Amino acid sequence: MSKDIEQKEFRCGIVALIGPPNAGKSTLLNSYLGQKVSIVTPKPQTTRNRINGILQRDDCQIVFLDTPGIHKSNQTLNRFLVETAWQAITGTDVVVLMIDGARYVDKLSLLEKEISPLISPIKNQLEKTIIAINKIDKVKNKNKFLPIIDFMSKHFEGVEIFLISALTGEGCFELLEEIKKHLPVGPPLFPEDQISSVPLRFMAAEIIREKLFLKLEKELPYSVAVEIEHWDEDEEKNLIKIHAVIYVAKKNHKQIVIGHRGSMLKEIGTLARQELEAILDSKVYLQLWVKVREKWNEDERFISYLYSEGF
Ligand SMILES: Nc1nc2c(ncn2[C@@H]2O[C@H](COP(=O)(O)OP(=O)(O)OP(=O)(O)O)[C@@H](O)[C@H]2O)c(=O)[nH]1
Ligand SMILES: [Mg+2]
Repeated sequence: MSKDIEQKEFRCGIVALIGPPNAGKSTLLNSYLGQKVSIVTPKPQTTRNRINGILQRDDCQIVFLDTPGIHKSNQTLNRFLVETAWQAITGTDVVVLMIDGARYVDKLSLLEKEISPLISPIKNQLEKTIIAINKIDKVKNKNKFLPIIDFMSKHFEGVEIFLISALTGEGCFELLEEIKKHLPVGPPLFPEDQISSVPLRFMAAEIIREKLFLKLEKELPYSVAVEIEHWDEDEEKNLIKIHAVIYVAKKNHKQIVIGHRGSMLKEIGTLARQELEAILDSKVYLQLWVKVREKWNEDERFISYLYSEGF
Protein backbone atom coordinates (compact mmCIF):
# COMPACT_ATOMS: atom_id res chain seq x y z
CA MET A 1 0.00 0.00 0.00
CA SER A 2 1.42 3.37 -0.94
CA LYS A 3 1.94 6.03 1.69
CA ASP A 4 -0.72 8.22 0.06
CA ILE A 5 -3.40 5.60 0.48
CA GLU A 6 -2.36 4.91 4.06
CA GLN A 7 -2.72 8.58 4.87
CA LYS A 8 -6.16 8.70 3.29
CA GLU A 9 -7.32 6.01 5.67
CA PHE A 10 -6.56 8.01 8.78
CA ARG A 11 -9.69 8.10 10.86
CA CYS A 12 -10.87 10.83 13.16
CA GLY A 13 -14.06 11.27 15.07
CA ILE A 14 -15.88 12.31 18.20
CA VAL A 15 -17.08 9.75 20.72
CA ALA A 16 -19.46 10.65 23.54
CA LEU A 17 -19.31 8.62 26.75
CA ILE A 18 -22.74 8.65 28.30
CA GLY A 19 -24.60 6.69 30.93
CA PRO A 20 -26.01 6.81 34.44
CA PRO A 21 -23.91 8.46 37.18
CA ASN A 22 -21.00 6.44 38.58
CA ALA A 23 -20.87 4.04 35.59
CA GLY A 24 -17.13 4.64 35.15
CA LYS A 25 -17.20 7.03 32.17
CA SER A 26 -14.44 9.30 33.45
CA THR A 27 -12.37 6.28 34.53
CA LEU A 28 -12.56 4.86 31.00
CA LEU A 29 -11.56 8.16 29.46
CA ASN A 30 -8.54 8.50 31.75
CA SER A 31 -7.60 4.89 31.15
CA TYR A 32 -7.60 5.27 27.36
CA LEU A 33 -5.52 8.42 27.63
CA GLY A 34 -3.13 7.01 30.25
CA GLN A 35 -3.55 10.30 32.08
CA LYS A 36 -6.16 11.98 34.23
CA VAL A 37 -8.15 14.63 32.39
CA SER A 38 -11.45 14.04 34.14
CA ILE A 39 -11.88 13.68 37.88
CA VAL A 40 -13.10 10.41 39.38
CA THR A 41 -14.67 9.70 42.76
CA PRO A 42 -16.71 6.85 44.22
CA LYS A 43 -19.67 9.22 44.48
CA PRO A 44 -22.25 9.64 41.70
CA GLN A 45 -22.57 12.92 39.78
CA THR A 46 -18.90 13.72 39.91
CA THR A 47 -18.56 15.10 36.38
CA ARG A 48 -20.27 18.45 35.84
CA ASN A 49 -19.54 19.33 32.26
CA ARG A 50 -18.39 18.01 28.96
CA ILE A 51 -14.71 17.23 29.11
CA ASN A 52 -12.72 16.12 26.16
CA GLY A 53 -9.75 13.82 25.97
CA ILE A 54 -7.90 13.21 22.73
CA LEU A 55 -6.56 9.75 22.03
CA GLN A 56 -3.75 9.90 19.50
CA ARG A 57 -2.77 6.85 17.47
CA ASP A 58 -0.82 6.37 14.24
CA ASP A 59 -3.98 5.50 12.37
CA CYS A 60 -6.59 7.60 14.15
CA GLN A 61 -7.45 10.45 16.46
CA ILE A 62 -10.39 9.92 18.78
CA VAL A 63 -11.90 12.84 20.61
CA PHE A 64 -13.70 11.43 23.63
CA LEU A 65 -16.33 13.54 25.35
CA ASP A 66 -16.87 12.66 28.97
CA THR A 67 -20.27 13.78 30.24
CA PRO A 68 -22.22 14.07 33.50
CA GLY A 69 -24.26 11.01 34.51
CA ILE A 70 -27.80 10.91 33.17
CA HIS A 71 -30.48 10.47 35.82
CA LYS A 72 -33.91 11.74 36.81
CA SER A 73 -33.90 14.71 39.13
CA ASN A 74 -35.86 17.82 39.95
CA GLN A 75 -32.88 19.74 41.26
CA THR A 76 -31.66 22.62 39.13
CA LEU A 77 -27.99 21.64 39.11
CA ASN A 78 -28.77 18.02 38.26
CA ARG A 79 -31.16 18.94 35.48
CA PHE A 80 -28.46 21.19 34.07
CA LEU A 81 -25.92 18.34 34.21
CA VAL A 82 -28.23 15.96 32.37
CA GLU A 83 -28.93 18.59 29.71
CA THR A 84 -25.17 19.01 29.24
CA ALA A 85 -24.80 15.28 28.73
CA TRP A 86 -27.51 15.16 26.07
CA GLN A 87 -26.04 18.12 24.24
CA ALA A 88 -22.79 16.18 23.96
CA ILE A 89 -24.24 13.49 21.74
CA THR A 90 -25.32 15.76 18.93
CA GLY A 91 -22.72 15.82 16.23
CA THR A 92 -20.76 12.87 17.54
CA ASP A 93 -19.78 9.90 15.42
CA VAL A 94 -20.14 7.34 18.17
CA VAL A 95 -22.05 7.12 21.44
CA VAL A 96 -20.68 4.73 24.04
CA LEU A 97 -23.50 3.97 26.44
CA MET A 98 -21.89 2.80 29.62
CA ILE A 99 -23.43 1.16 32.66
CA ASP A 100 -22.07 -0.23 35.90
CA GLY A 101 -22.74 -3.93 35.24
CA ALA A 102 -21.93 -5.06 38.77
CA ARG A 103 -24.58 -2.74 40.17
CA TYR A 104 -27.34 -4.51 38.28
CA VAL A 105 -26.43 -8.15 38.86
CA ASP A 106 -29.67 -9.78 40.11
CA LYS A 107 -31.25 -6.30 40.05
CA LEU A 108 -32.89 -5.92 36.67
CA SER A 109 -35.62 -3.68 38.02
CA LEU A 110 -32.98 -1.22 39.21
CA LEU A 111 -31.40 -1.33 35.74
CA GLU A 112 -34.79 -0.72 34.19
CA LYS A 113 -35.37 2.28 36.43
CA GLU A 114 -31.95 3.82 35.87
CA ILE A 115 -31.73 3.16 32.15
CA SER A 116 -35.25 4.40 31.40
CA PRO A 117 -34.25 8.08 30.92
CA LEU A 118 -31.79 6.91 28.24
CA ILE A 119 -33.95 4.58 26.20
CA SER A 120 -36.01 6.92 24.07
CA PRO A 121 -33.33 9.59 23.40
CA ILE A 122 -30.92 6.87 22.23
CA LYS A 123 -33.57 5.23 20.01
CA ASN A 124 -32.72 7.40 17.02
CA GLN A 125 -28.96 7.09 17.60
CA LEU A 126 -28.83 3.30 17.62
CA GLU A 127 -26.66 2.91 14.53
CA LYS A 128 -23.86 4.90 16.15
CA THR A 129 -24.27 3.47 19.66
CA ILE A 130 -22.07 0.88 21.37
CA ILE A 131 -22.88 -0.48 24.83
CA ALA A 132 -20.17 -1.00 27.44
CA ILE A 133 -21.09 -3.00 30.53
CA ASN A 134 -18.43 -1.91 32.99
CA LYS A 135 -16.96 -3.08 36.32
CA ILE A 136 -16.93 -6.75 35.33
CA ASP A 137 -13.90 -7.19 37.61
CA LYS A 138 -16.30 -6.96 40.56
CA VAL A 139 -18.21 -10.11 39.66
CA LYS A 140 -16.56 -13.53 39.50
CA ASN A 141 -19.30 -15.42 37.73
CA LYS A 142 -19.57 -13.69 34.36
CA ASN A 143 -22.83 -15.58 33.60
CA LYS A 144 -24.42 -13.12 36.01
CA PHE A 145 -24.17 -10.51 33.26
CA LEU A 146 -26.29 -12.52 30.82
CA PRO A 147 -29.66 -11.12 31.96
CA ILE A 148 -28.17 -7.61 31.74
CA ILE A 149 -26.94 -8.26 28.19
CA ASP A 150 -30.37 -9.63 27.34
CA PHE A 151 -32.11 -6.61 28.77
CA MET A 152 -29.84 -4.16 26.97
CA SER A 153 -30.11 -5.92 23.61
CA LYS A 154 -33.89 -5.89 23.87
CA HIS A 155 -34.02 -2.15 24.55
CA PHE A 156 -31.19 -1.15 22.23
CA GLU A 157 -31.77 -3.40 19.25
CA GLY A 158 -28.83 -4.36 17.08
CA VAL A 159 -26.26 -2.55 19.24
CA GLU A 160 -22.92 -4.24 19.94
CA ILE A 161 -22.35 -4.98 23.63
CA PHE A 162 -18.95 -5.20 25.33
CA LEU A 163 -18.12 -6.40 28.81
CA ILE A 164 -15.32 -4.27 30.17
CA SER A 165 -13.45 -3.15 33.22
CA ALA A 166 -12.25 0.43 32.93
CA LEU A 167 -10.22 -0.26 36.05
CA THR A 168 -8.28 -3.34 34.92
CA GLY A 169 -8.48 -2.67 31.17
CA GLU A 170 -10.24 -5.94 30.41
CA GLY A 171 -12.29 -5.67 27.22
CA CYS A 172 -11.22 -2.06 26.65
CA PHE A 173 -9.02 -2.87 23.65
CA GLU A 174 -11.87 -4.68 21.92
CA LEU A 175 -14.21 -1.79 22.67
CA LEU A 176 -11.71 0.65 21.19
CA GLU A 177 -11.40 -1.44 18.03
CA GLU A 178 -15.18 -1.32 17.62
CA ILE A 179 -15.20 2.45 18.19
CA LYS A 180 -12.54 2.84 15.49
CA LYS A 181 -14.71 0.99 12.97
CA HIS A 182 -17.40 3.66 13.39
CA LEU A 183 -15.06 6.61 12.81
CA PRO A 184 -15.12 8.44 9.52
CA VAL A 185 -11.98 8.70 7.41
CA GLY A 186 -10.67 12.21 7.85
CA PRO A 187 -7.82 14.41 9.05
CA PRO A 188 -7.13 15.02 12.74
CA LEU A 189 -9.09 17.75 14.48
CA PHE A 190 -6.38 18.55 17.04
CA PRO A 191 -2.57 18.78 16.95
CA GLU A 192 -0.98 15.39 17.47
CA ASP A 193 0.55 16.20 20.87
CA GLN A 194 -2.63 17.54 22.44
CA ILE A 195 -4.33 15.38 25.05
CA SER A 196 -7.21 17.67 25.93
CA SER A 197 -8.44 21.18 25.40
CA VAL A 198 -9.48 21.57 29.03
CA PRO A 199 -7.73 24.76 30.24
CA LEU A 200 -5.30 24.27 33.13
CA ARG A 201 -7.25 26.73 35.26
CA PHE A 202 -10.36 24.62 34.93
CA MET A 203 -8.40 21.42 35.54
CA ALA A 204 -7.04 22.94 38.76
CA ALA A 205 -10.56 23.81 39.93
CA GLU A 206 -11.65 20.27 39.15
CA ILE A 207 -8.83 18.73 41.14
CA ILE A 208 -9.79 20.82 44.15
CA ARG A 209 -13.42 19.77 43.67
CA GLU A 210 -12.34 16.14 43.49
CA LYS A 211 -10.67 16.41 46.89
CA LEU A 212 -13.79 18.09 48.29
CA PHE A 213 -15.89 15.26 46.88
CA LEU A 214 -13.64 12.68 48.45
CA LYS A 215 -13.42 14.30 51.88
CA LEU A 216 -16.89 15.74 52.41
CA GLU A 217 -19.84 13.62 53.36
CA LYS A 218 -23.53 13.20 52.62
CA GLU A 219 -25.02 15.93 50.44
CA LEU A 220 -22.19 18.41 50.88
CA PRO A 221 -20.14 17.40 47.81
CA TYR A 222 -23.16 18.26 45.67
CA SER A 223 -23.39 21.77 46.98
CA VAL A 224 -19.79 22.84 46.57
CA ALA A 225 -18.30 24.47 43.50
CA VAL A 226 -14.80 25.74 42.86
CA GLU A 227 -13.65 28.74 40.89
CA ILE A 228 -10.10 29.90 40.28
CA GLU A 229 -9.90 33.62 41.07
CA HIS A 230 -6.22 34.30 40.47
CA TRP A 231 -3.49 32.41 38.69
CA ASP A 232 -0.02 33.96 38.72
CA GLU A 233 3.01 32.25 37.25
CA ASP A 234 6.45 33.20 38.44
CA GLU A 235 8.68 31.52 35.88
CA GLU A 236 11.93 32.48 37.60
CA LYS A 237 10.92 30.73 40.80
CA ASN A 238 9.04 27.97 38.97
CA LEU A 239 6.09 28.82 41.18
CA ILE A 240 2.40 29.10 40.39
CA LYS A 241 0.19 31.00 42.82
CA ILE A 242 -3.41 29.90 42.68
CA HIS A 243 -6.28 31.47 44.60
CA ALA A 244 -9.43 29.43 44.48
CA VAL A 245 -12.88 30.05 45.89
CA ILE A 246 -14.95 27.18 47.21
CA TYR A 247 -18.63 28.09 47.05
CA VAL A 248 -21.00 26.54 49.52
CA ALA A 249 -24.79 26.83 49.26
CA LYS A 250 -25.63 27.28 52.95
CA LYS A 251 -24.10 29.29 55.80
CA ASN A 252 -23.61 26.27 58.04
CA HIS A 253 -21.70 24.43 55.30
CA LYS A 254 -18.87 26.90 55.48
CA GLN A 255 -17.63 25.73 58.87
CA ILE A 256 -17.88 22.07 57.84
CA VAL A 257 -15.67 22.67 54.82
CA ILE A 258 -13.19 24.63 56.92
CA GLY A 259 -13.21 22.01 59.67
CA HIS A 260 -11.97 22.18 63.23
CA ARG A 261 -9.33 24.92 63.31
CA GLY A 262 -9.13 24.76 59.54
CA SER A 263 -8.13 21.10 59.50
CA MET A 264 -10.46 20.01 56.68
CA LEU A 265 -9.53 22.87 54.40
CA LYS A 266 -5.86 22.28 55.10
CA GLU A 267 -6.14 18.62 54.21
CA ILE A 268 -8.04 19.36 50.99
CA GLY A 269 -5.53 22.05 50.10
CA THR A 270 -2.56 19.76 50.67
CA LEU A 271 -4.00 16.94 48.57
CA ALA A 272 -4.91 19.29 45.73
CA ARG A 273 -1.56 21.09 45.84
CA GLN A 274 0.40 17.85 45.65
CA GLU A 275 -1.50 16.73 42.59
CA LEU A 276 -1.30 20.14 40.94
CA GLU A 277 2.45 20.29 41.47
CA ALA A 278 2.81 16.94 39.69
CA ILE A 279 0.58 17.97 36.77
CA LEU A 280 2.00 21.46 36.36
CA ASP A 281 5.57 20.37 37.03
CA SER A 282 6.01 23.43 39.20
CA LYS A 283 5.82 24.47 42.80
CA VAL A 284 2.30 25.55 43.66
CA TYR A 285 1.13 27.97 46.29
CA LEU A 286 -2.54 27.23 46.74
CA GLN A 287 -4.84 29.47 48.70
CA LEU A 288 -8.42 28.36 49.29
CA TRP A 289 -11.29 30.60 50.35
CA VAL A 290 -14.70 29.36 51.35
CA LYS A 291 -17.55 31.67 50.36
CA VAL A 292 -21.23 31.28 51.06
CA ARG A 293 -23.36 31.80 48.00
CA GLU A 294 -26.83 30.94 49.20
CA LYS A 295 -28.52 28.29 47.06
CA TRP A 296 -26.01 28.67 44.23
CA ASN A 297 -26.99 25.17 43.10
CA GLU A 298 -30.52 26.42 42.39
CA ASP A 299 -29.36 29.48 40.51
CA GLU A 300 -29.39 28.66 36.80
CA ARG A 301 -27.38 31.70 35.80
CA PHE A 302 -24.60 30.95 38.23
CA ILE A 303 -24.57 27.26 37.31
CA SER A 304 -24.26 28.04 33.63
CA TYR A 305 -21.58 30.63 34.41
CA LEU A 306 -19.59 27.89 36.14
CA TYR A 307 -20.34 24.90 33.96
CA SER A 308 -21.85 25.80 30.62
CA GLU A 309 -18.52 25.59 28.87
CA GLY A 310 -17.74 22.22 27.39
CA PHE A 311 -14.20 21.24 26.48
N1 LIG B 1 -14.22 -2.05 40.34
C1 LIG B 1 -14.33 -1.14 39.40
N2 LIG B 1 -14.54 0.14 39.71
C2 LIG B 1 -14.64 1.05 38.72
C3 LIG B 1 -14.51 0.69 37.35
N3 LIG B 1 -14.67 1.81 36.61
C4 LIG B 1 -14.88 2.82 37.48
N4 LIG B 1 -14.86 2.37 38.74
C5 LIG B 1 -15.07 3.15 39.96
O1 LIG B 1 -16.40 3.67 39.94
C6 LIG B 1 -16.45 4.96 40.56
C7 LIG B 1 -17.06 5.96 39.61
O2 LIG B 1 -16.21 6.15 38.51
P1 LIG B 1 -16.29 7.44 37.58
O3 LIG B 1 -15.34 7.24 36.47
O4 LIG B 1 -16.17 8.68 38.40
O5 LIG B 1 -17.79 7.30 37.06
P2 LIG B 1 -18.59 8.31 36.11
O6 LIG B 1 -19.44 7.48 35.23
O7 LIG B 1 -17.66 9.24 35.44
O8 LIG B 1 -19.49 9.05 37.17
P3 LIG B 1 -20.21 10.52 37.07
O9 LIG B 1 -19.19 11.51 36.66
O10 LIG B 1 -20.70 10.71 38.44
O11 LIG B 1 -21.33 10.36 36.09
C8 LIG B 1 -15.01 5.28 40.94
O12 LIG B 1 -14.84 4.93 42.30
C9 LIG B 1 -14.18 4.39 40.06
O13 LIG B 1 -12.93 4.03 40.61
C10 LIG B 1 -14.27 -0.69 37.04
O14 LIG B 1 -14.14 -1.11 35.90
N5 LIG B 1 -14.19 -1.54 38.10
MG1 LIG C 1 -17.53 11.28 35.55
